[in-house]
Amino acid sequence: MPNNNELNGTIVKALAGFYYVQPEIRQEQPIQCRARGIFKKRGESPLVGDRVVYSLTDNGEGTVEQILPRSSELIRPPVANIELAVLVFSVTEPELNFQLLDKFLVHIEHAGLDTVICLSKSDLASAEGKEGESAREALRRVRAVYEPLGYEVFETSSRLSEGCDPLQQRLNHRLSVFAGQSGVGKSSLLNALVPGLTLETNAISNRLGRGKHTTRHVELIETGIGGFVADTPGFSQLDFEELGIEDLSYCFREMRELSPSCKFRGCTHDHEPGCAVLDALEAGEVDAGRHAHYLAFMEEMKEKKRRY
Ligand SMILES: Nc1nc2c(ncn2[C@@H]2O[C@H](COP(=O)(O)OP(=O)(O)OP(=O)(O)O)[C@@H](O)[C@H]2O)c(=O)[nH]1
Ligand SMILES: [Mg+2]
Ligand SMILES: [Zn+2]
Repeated sequence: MPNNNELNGTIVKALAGFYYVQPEIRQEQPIQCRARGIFKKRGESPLVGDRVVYSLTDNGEGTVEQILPRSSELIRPPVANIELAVLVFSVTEPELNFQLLDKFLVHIEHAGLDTVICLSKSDLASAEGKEGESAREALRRVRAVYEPLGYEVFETSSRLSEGCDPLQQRLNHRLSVFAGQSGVGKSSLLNALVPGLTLETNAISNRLGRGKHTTRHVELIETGIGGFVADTPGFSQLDFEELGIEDLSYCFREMRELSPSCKFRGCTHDHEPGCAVLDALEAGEVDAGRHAHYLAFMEEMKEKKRRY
């Protein structure tokens, strides 16, 4: 017998053991839910972005009964059913960390998500002095290295409300996530995109040169025409838990493309003779920084394997 109490919705926020479910029938407020104990027993946990079946309890709260199949799943940041990952990196303050950018890209390629790079705080690139210089260099390098690989690059300034429109359009009709280090301006960008939105933001620490982890939970924000964006807490540590060493080179677009031309199958593009990637590196066609990060990630994965 169908249960009248079973309703459909989307988890829009996860906080302190509660899941806030937006009912499928619009105009209603999200309903505060607990998850059934069975999820924990099975080692599953509901994620923001999950489409769920829930039931109402007597006190006006609810219970998440079932998680519907996911089209995608990210562990860090923890979100489900995302279609587009927006990697937010500030051109400076904090300084653009290219190794972290490559690491993010590896994860996104592995998850098979559409992705764009958003260079935030572009206003700082016109500053005088060292900061401005490093910002301009970061912009130049991203355009020179990542655009040719097919990554779309946006430049935004929340402070000046510049570059927001093209990004906003990219966000329409899909579920996206803003991911990036603390302090790069993810929440500020959402505030600039959505009139009336007042997500909490915080100046970065001058002493440490990084953000203060202002956003502490994942939350979906409606940004425009059918667009939802997950604002997420910043992080700078990212490990390769679900990724095997043999998957790594596939997650670097240039290596994926070149490896069929390597002499040996299973070439690690490290030392092997007849390696098409090393040849391209020599010729300056593969970026040396990216290749160095690739080797560093491989080392990191091997190191981790040794420890377990
Ligand atoms: N100059 C400049 N500063 C900005 C811009 N956007 C954000 N900021 C500043 O950067 C700091 C951090 O911004 P947040 O939006 O809190 O950063 P966040 O990425 O959400 O940080 P977490 O929530 O900790 O992950 C704040 O002081 C903002 O005012 C910008 O476009 N230009
Ligand atoms: Mg934030
Ligand atoms: Zn090779």
